[in-house]
Formats: sequence, C-alpha cells, structure tokens
Amino acid sequence: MSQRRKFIKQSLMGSALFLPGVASACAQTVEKSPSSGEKPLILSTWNHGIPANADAWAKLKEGGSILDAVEAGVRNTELDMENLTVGLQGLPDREGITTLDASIMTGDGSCGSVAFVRQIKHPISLARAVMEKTPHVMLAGEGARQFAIAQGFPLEKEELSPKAKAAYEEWKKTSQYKPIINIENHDTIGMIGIDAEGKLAGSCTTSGLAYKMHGRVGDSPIIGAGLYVDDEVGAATATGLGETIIRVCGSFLIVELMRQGRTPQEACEEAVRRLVAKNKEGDDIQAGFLAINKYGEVGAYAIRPGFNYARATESGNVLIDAASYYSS
Ligand code: SD4
Repeated sequence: MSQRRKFIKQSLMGSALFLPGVASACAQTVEKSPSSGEKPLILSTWNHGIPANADAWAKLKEGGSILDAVEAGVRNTELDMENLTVGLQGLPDREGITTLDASIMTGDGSCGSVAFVRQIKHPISLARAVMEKTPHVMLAGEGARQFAIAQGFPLEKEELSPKAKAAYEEWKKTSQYKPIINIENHDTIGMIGIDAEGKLAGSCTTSGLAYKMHGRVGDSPIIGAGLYVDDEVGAATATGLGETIIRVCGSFLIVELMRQGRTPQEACEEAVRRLVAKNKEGDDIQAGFLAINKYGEVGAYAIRPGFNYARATESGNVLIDAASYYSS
C-alpha cells in the first residue's frame, strides 16, 4: 500500500475511534501485513503452514506446477499427527467418526472438492482427482469414497488417532454440542500460491468442526467459501467457523472485491466486517482470511487476534501475525 493510502486509512481509523460505539469494532485494523509483491509466493494458514509451505516450495523447485505445489503442501498437514483439525487424525464428529472436507482450484476456473468423506488419508488428492477425472466439481460421502476406491486410493482403517480418541472420550462426559471455533480450536490449512509467471492455485483441507453433527459440511470444500482462485485477479482462502464463512461466500467475496480495485488487505478486512455483521453465532468465534492478488501482494485479517499465516518466497518462509477486527 502506498504511504499516502496508508496515511488516509490511519487518519480514518483515528477518527473512528472517537465515535461512540464504533471504537471497539474498528480497533486494530491499521497495521498491514507486509505486501511483498514477490513471485513465486506461497501462503498458508496457521503455524503448520511453515512445513506445508516448505513442501510446496520444494515441489515448485523440482519443476512442479503451482497446482502440484499447493497439493503437495497440504498433504504434509494431512499427515501431521499433532494437527487435530486436518486429516484422519482429526477430531471426530459427535458419533465418533472423522469425516473430511477438501478443495483445490486453479486460476483458470478448474476446481474439485470432496465433502463428508471417510477413510481417505489425502482428501486433497481426491479433490484433485474429482477436478481432473470427472465432469463434476464436488463429490460427497459414500459417492466420494466409491470414487476414491475406483481411482486406487487406499481405504484406511476407521479408527481414531490416540489424541483424537482421548479428546473424544473427554468430550463424551458432557457431550456438550457447542460448535465454536475460538483461538484455541482451529488448524485447518488453506494454501494459496502464485508462480513466477503469475499462475495461481489454492487448496484447503480439514476435518472440520470437532463434534459436529454427522453429515455437517463446512466452508472448506465449498468453492467460493473456503477457497477461490482467479488468474485475472487473485486468490483467497479461509479458516474458522465455516458456517459464518459460507454465509458471506467469503473467498469469492474477497476475489471480487480485489477485482473492483481493493488491495488484498482491504478485501480481507471488508469480508471480515461483512461476516461479523451477518454473524448470529455469538461472540466467541474466530474466522480468518488470507488473500493474494496477481501481483503477489498479500492480505490477511481475522475476527480476533491469534490468527497467523506462513509466507514463503525466495527470501524465506516466515510466520506472520495477522491483524484483527477486535483487539485482544
Ligand atoms: C470448518 N473452516 O469446517 C473449517 C474449520 C477450520 O480451523 O477452519 N478450522 O468450518
């Protein structure tokens, strides 16, 4: 962002602080995440974005496409036994079954996704197979599993990981169904990237909300909600309480705002404002967005503090704290 625009924004924010009732809602939006403008560039949500970015970067360096890179990157997270929000090690639904959602998209409009799928170690690769080998965009549940078998994906044994099992046993003591995502309860990976020629791709994979209703599908496999990519404009991905993100078509909204001239940062901020305005879920929720435009500029913004993301360029792979709508 130019110094002039930054100054105007800061002045506006400064004046907003004097309006009664506006202060808390507008706090903390000023400091932008650094916009590198560098290409290639890979961005992903949360701390585990660092190893995921490293794998994506390695794939690019060995001559893979940006699509290959965003697939390889999140496959790392799908195998991360410490992550209880991605992959088969993720926390189960309220019936004790782990079900997965994933999507993948390239900037020419090609996309594929799977939802409510069981026993598949790499749902992101299954989403890619839907994109490349079927006339459809989305397969769900048993149909997705049947397609996986037909494509030669191994079916994993349906059992909870030790950490997920222990957490589920604990949860069953109260069986409290309160689908919140706050800052301690998240970890979905959304990854977006741009190659040296300006081609974009993105991926998103999750086990969704812990203890969700059986059959619940979040934003991550929904093209336009958890992920959207357009080579003419840029890309966006989301993390957090999926219901709130679906309600505003979050990732599509951000790409469309960028198309109309907003920077990635401005677009993410507007999407969060829209989401908060439509949010009926209560006050304790978290959702965050990441975006890049076709120039390789970056935006990131969340409802609450605590959202971070990993950014990989030629100059390194670093973790960055995103600004948020509410301050701590
Ligand atoms: C969902 N958006 O299923 C996902 C959850 C998430 O970090 O992002 N967790 O609602």
